[in-house]
Amino acid sequence: MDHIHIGIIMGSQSDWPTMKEAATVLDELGITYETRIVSAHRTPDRLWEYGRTASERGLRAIIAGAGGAAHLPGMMASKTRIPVIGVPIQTRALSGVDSLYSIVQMPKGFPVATMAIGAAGAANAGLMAASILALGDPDLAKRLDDWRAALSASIPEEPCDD
Ligand code: RP5
Repeated sequence: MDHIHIGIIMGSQSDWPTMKEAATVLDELGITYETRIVSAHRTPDRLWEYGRTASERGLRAIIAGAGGAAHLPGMMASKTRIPVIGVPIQTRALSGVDSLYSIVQMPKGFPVATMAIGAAGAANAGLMAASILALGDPDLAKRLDDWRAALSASIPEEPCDD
């Protein structure tokens, strides 16, 4: 089996439809990853164990999505020096601003690279993880350049009526 480079973790099964966007991008770029439900509040021991072993297992980045009182990305960043990319999940009560504020305002010393709220943020988390990996992987760098060029080429020059 290929070495797993990226961990995609999330606080709940209900986060998966959003976090799937990150997985899709990694699939498109041929990057290996694992997916886990790891909740800061409901499964704190699982969080600690995941963070404790992340480096020795060879993970290069962790994409962490959570909603509401979204402590998962920050707590993971406190436990491992592996880059943590946070995805604020859109919530019903506060539209994800709660998630964003919970993730983005980290104290000095324990950064979380915080993405946009929701699906765009999850997709960008996948791309950010790819950018990190591409620094040491010329083949992946080429695939990422091609991916970006294809997106640019798909944008029409003029608007149309459908
Ligand atoms: C957070 O609470 C999760 O990340 C999720 O976004 C939110 C709601 O979880 P569920 O009640 O849907 O399991 O911990």
